[in-house]
Amino acid sequence: MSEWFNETLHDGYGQRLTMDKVLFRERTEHQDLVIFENAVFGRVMALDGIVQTTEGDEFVYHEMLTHVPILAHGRAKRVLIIGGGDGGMAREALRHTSVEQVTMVEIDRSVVDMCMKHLPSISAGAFDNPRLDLRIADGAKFVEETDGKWDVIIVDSTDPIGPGEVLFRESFYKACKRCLTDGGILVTQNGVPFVQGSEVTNSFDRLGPHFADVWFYTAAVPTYQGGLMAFGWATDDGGLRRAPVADIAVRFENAGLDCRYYTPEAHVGAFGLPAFIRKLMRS
Ligand code: AG3
Repeated sequence: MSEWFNETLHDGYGQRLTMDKVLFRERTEHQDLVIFENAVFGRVMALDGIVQTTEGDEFVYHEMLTHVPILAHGRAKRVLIIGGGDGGMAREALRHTSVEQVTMVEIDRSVVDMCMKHLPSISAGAFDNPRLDLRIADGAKFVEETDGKWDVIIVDSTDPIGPGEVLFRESFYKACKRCLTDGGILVTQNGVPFVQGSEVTNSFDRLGPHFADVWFYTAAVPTYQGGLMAFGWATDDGGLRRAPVADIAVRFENAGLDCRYYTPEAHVGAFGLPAFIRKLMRS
């Protein structure tokens, strides 16, 4: 019998996955890292007892956090990823040949190294791409201190527990705003609202003072248990999330992407929020 991986994210509710083969398990400088093989999802990477990515369903999350902001923007040349150590976000952002440079700031070098070794299908060569500028550094500090500007900033964080907590603070959102070009877009991993509703409320309240348009969009990622996941959306251009599907379709066509989840229709539809999520957005 294989040992079970029991996710520890919620009290009284959780998912479990068999660890059919443990490929790596160690406490890094920052967190507890495990990579294992599971019969349903393929290779799985977890940090501090929480599933971060799996070969089986990573495409939903990585495609939706890259192609939605990049295609809504329409002329993004510089993309900044905060976190994203497994390389899946960089992989999808780099598929846009119009994107000249992707800067990725990951705090934990071991996550990058071990994912390159045991989960190479996630980064799929992104770490060797000359358009990737990888920095091993604290993302919150990086946005505070950099003089750089980006068209799209993607926050591929863990949950607001442990090292990821700073990436949900108002000071971080304010610093991101300063690093965006005019018309730039910030998107964030914002939890699963059915079980992490306060993350929607908190991010809505903390982004609000700094951006003219704050919203969320959603997708269901099976191993982020609890239904729809929310992605935060913040920009000063309120038209960007209302772009007609026909316009997005032209950009998608021009980008020549072959996706497994993303379609222009899924993009536009993702902004249509169910009532319980709307109610979590206060102002
Ligand atoms: N980071 C997002 C993990 C969120 C898990 N949280 C949850 N199930 N509520 C994933 C990193 C992938 N590049």
